[in-house]
Amino acid sequence: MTEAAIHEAVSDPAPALRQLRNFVGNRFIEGGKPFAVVDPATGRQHATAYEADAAIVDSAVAAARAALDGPWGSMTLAKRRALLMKVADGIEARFDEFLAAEIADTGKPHSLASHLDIPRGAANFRVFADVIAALPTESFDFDTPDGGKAINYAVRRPLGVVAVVSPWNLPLLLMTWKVAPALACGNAVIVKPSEETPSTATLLGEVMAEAGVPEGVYNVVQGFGPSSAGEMLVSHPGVRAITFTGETRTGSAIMRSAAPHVKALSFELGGKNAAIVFADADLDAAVAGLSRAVFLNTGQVCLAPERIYVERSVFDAFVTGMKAKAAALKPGLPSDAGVDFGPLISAEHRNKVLDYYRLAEQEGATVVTGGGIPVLDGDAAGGFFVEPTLWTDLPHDARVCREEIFGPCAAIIPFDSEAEAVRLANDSPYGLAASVWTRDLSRGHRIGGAMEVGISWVNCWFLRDLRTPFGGAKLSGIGREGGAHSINFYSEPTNICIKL
Ligand code: NAD
Ligand code: 6OD
Repeated sequence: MTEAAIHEAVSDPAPALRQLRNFVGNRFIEGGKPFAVVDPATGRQHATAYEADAAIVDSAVAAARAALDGPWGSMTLAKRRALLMKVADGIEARFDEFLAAEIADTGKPHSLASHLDIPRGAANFRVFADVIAALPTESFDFDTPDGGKAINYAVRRPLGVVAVVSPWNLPLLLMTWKVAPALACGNAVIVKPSEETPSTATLLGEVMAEAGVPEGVYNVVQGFGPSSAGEMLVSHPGVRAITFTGETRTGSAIMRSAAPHVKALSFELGGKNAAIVFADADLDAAVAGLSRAVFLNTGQVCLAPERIYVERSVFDAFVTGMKAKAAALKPGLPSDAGVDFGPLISAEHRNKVLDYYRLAEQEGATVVTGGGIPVLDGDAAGGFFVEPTLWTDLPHDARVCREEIFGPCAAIIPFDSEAEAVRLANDSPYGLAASVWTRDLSRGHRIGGAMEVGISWVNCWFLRDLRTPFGGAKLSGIGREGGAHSINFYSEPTNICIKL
């Protein structure tokens, strides 16, 4: 939905719908322009959110600053960690509310949100409460030139007010992935959730306040990107650092906004991920793993492969297996029995994905399966569904093979040698993730390291220990988060040298 259409939809906000207010200083505040939040599974408005104006953004920055200058700034690490654990407990205690909110915003199947999104929301707080406790800073004692001694060590300080700008595909998971380490390091945050999915960030405000997190530590401003809350937040002089997940071109715009104040940036951006399937792979496992990777969350996962290179001798068998998996997916309303395939996030995103479906055919694709809109009954008929789609016969340089689509689709392309597969996989302006499927672990290790990406999986996908580095190469991001990498971004060392 365009911004104009969203405002139009709520010129008369329906009071019966859930009202998603801006959250500043542990309170939901009045003000802001109403906009509709739509359930993508039905196409109906399910809540009204209030777009923050400049005064609301200013008040959020002031509240965050006051928290840093007040009790939060002087709180011991032990107390901060205990609060993070209480927040995790609070998410779990209100699991069903988070689940309902996430499902209403995204339309994703109940089984997915209950196994991935909400549990990871809680886990992110526990992980970073542990990571911060276990992380040392360096310390050296050394001989000084005059024959004396000195001790030289580093202490970690928070950056200050951190803006967290997050996308709609895994709203709670991706937002807490950044909020948790930022708070663990002692920063105060202002979250700008996606305009499509404002609910769980809002609910988290209630949990923060209930857990006893001091006023101003966690704030939420609602709204859009350009000329709205997003841009006002990232260009605000009181914001010291920006952590962002979203499209690459949005990252460029945010960089421009951040430049005058030289803000610290951590960016997790788009991808056009490759998978490579060798003839020696366990083909059933590769089909199961890659059909999950292509279709999970209706393909709206930044790590999803949209290019699959398959060794020619197993190409036909692989395509047949993938087609059968696509046919077995059941689209529908999130809580309907057996539904494992949800809608796209919006009518606008569906139009974009359908444009790529048409472009694929113009670029010479053979449509193995899908390519259109499924016929659904009842409430789901108004939802933003598309068919899971697979193509063969696309040239490697087709636009469909180079541009991020962010839908449930992939091009399957044959290869004849390991060198060719690596060359094709790396021939992309993006560099987020790759997966390699082989029984030859030496080859898996070799190719895993040859991929120009932030994360290489061998015989798996979307699996990792949260203490390892996560991020993207090339146009897929700046920096790494995860474990100590997050702590290094959300804090700044001060080097202290004492002459003894
Ligand atoms: P998006 O870039 O359109 O929006 C993300 C957020 O940025 C939203 O909150 C939006 O309101 C805000 N925004 C937009 N313009 C802004 C501006 N000028 N200033 C400040 N804020 C602004 O992305 P999306 O459509 O919500 O998410 C999908 C994209 O996110 C895909 O490209 C996907 O690959 C990427 N993504 C990447 C990762 C990763 O870890 N690398 C994870 C998830 C999603
Ligand atoms: O698992 C994570 O921490 C993470 N950042 C996942 C990103 C998924 C992209 O859609």
